[in-house]
Amino acid sequence: MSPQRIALITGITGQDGSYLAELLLAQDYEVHGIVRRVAIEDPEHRLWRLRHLLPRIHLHAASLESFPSIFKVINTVQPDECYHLAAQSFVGYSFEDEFSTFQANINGTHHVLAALKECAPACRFYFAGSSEMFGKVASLPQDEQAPFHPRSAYGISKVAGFHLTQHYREAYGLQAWCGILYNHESPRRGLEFVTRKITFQAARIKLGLAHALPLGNLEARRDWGHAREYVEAMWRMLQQETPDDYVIATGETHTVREFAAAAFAHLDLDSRDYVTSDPAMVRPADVELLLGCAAKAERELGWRPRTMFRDLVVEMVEA
Ligand code: G4F
Repeated sequence: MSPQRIALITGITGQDGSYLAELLLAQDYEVHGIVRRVAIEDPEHRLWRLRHLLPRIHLHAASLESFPSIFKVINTVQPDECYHLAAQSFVGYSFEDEFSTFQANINGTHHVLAALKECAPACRFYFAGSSEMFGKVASLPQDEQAPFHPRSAYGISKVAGFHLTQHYREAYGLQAWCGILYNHESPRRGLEFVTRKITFQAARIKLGLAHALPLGNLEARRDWGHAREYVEAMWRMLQQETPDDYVIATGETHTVREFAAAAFAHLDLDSRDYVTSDPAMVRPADVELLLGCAAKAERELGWRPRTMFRDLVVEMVEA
């Protein structure tokens, strides 16, 4: 019998981290997660996505900003696979504080990579890249060859993380993969993201608890898939022989306006009666159009999306 594999997830408390922990537990991994100390002290609010998993996972308090704390956890856990999902992941906030976004996303990634190189060099590493790296897109659809043109501090930080990951792969032989994931959503999405904001508020309006939904840019187009399926792609990457980079997307694009229309329509409401665009909520520079081509992932990982736009909207409204 082969020994139980050990996985370490940074960002385990988030949407993707919680789905990934479920997937790895189902495959009999020993699952460890890095969390901030405040999360351990406030499980009710900060660990709600993991509540059902807590007896089966191991949590370690550490800060991405502190190399010694990351080093200590990695040295103790000695993971076979490390999924680096932790980040300041809200693009909108990165306009308000570029510095802390760079600190968390660039230095944080560097700390994890450097610690792995020192104390677990055989560990397989996953970096959570983003379609925000393509930003002001130059080609349609975007695949792994599309050029980067980030439009936010968040996008820039992800490009830096991508290059750091490639550098550790090429210079130090680290087995490091980079997933370039398009927007992926679910009922576990945070309320600051547009899909959860829309579906949550539409349900509140239906129940008579709210009366309006002010949004920002309604014409932005996104390629939205289901987070549960996207974490499966992460795992499939790390089961490959050779490290590489993969776009993960549905190959469909819709505007924010269309997302809102579909959500309200599911509740027999007309979104035009409630949704407005508030110029104050429009980003200083937005990514206008994202549409991914995941053909390489289908060919090499056997991965393809199952949940498409309408089903995703309905699941989130129902939740
Ligand atoms: O839901 P969003 O905030 O997601 P965004 O910026 O596309 O980023 C998400 O997907 C990336 C992958 O492509 C991840 F890397 C990233 O971590 C995150 O998960 O905004 C989606 C679109 C934007 O164009 C935004 O300007 O919706 C537009 N929007 C319009 N009104 C709004 C709102 N976004 C938010 N959050 N809130 C609004 O009221």
